[in-house]
Amino acid sequence: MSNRTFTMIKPDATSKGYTGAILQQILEAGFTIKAMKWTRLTTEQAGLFYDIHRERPFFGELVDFMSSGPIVAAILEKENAVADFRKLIGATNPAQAEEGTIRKRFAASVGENAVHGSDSDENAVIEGNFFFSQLERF
Ligand code: FUP
Repeated sequence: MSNRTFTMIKPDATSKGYTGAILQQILEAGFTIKAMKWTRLTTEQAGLFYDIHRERPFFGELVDFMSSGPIVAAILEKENAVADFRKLIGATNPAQAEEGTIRKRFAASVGENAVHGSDSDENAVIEGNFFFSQLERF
């Protein structure tokens, strides 16, 4: 079990001014920040990040949305990070997310769902490496 996960605050949430509140909820839940950047993905980069969904019907919309504005990318640390962070953000569809979760509080729809959280230790490493060099982790 790894103690790190990877997250993005997505363009819907950054554009609505939710960045600070979401970071506060993440920190209050006990996660510490090991790497963080404010950036914007090109459509090509968003496509590479979500390559696993390339054949899904929502892929085009997902890529357009994820490249539509700035995001915050971060590597987070906590015991049981991947599972605990998925619990903190709630279900992919905010309508099904538990009360008090980040997606329940800040997300509007399954497509524009405010935050990303890695779904496995293996993907946490792959996704963190997508955004950060070793020199950018502390
Ligand atoms: P999650 O792991 O909770 O981020 O969800 P998935 O990996 O299943 O989906 C990745 C992203 O694809 C979601 F954040 C939003 C988008 N998506 C849709 O737009 N429609 C869907 O039906 C499912 C996912």
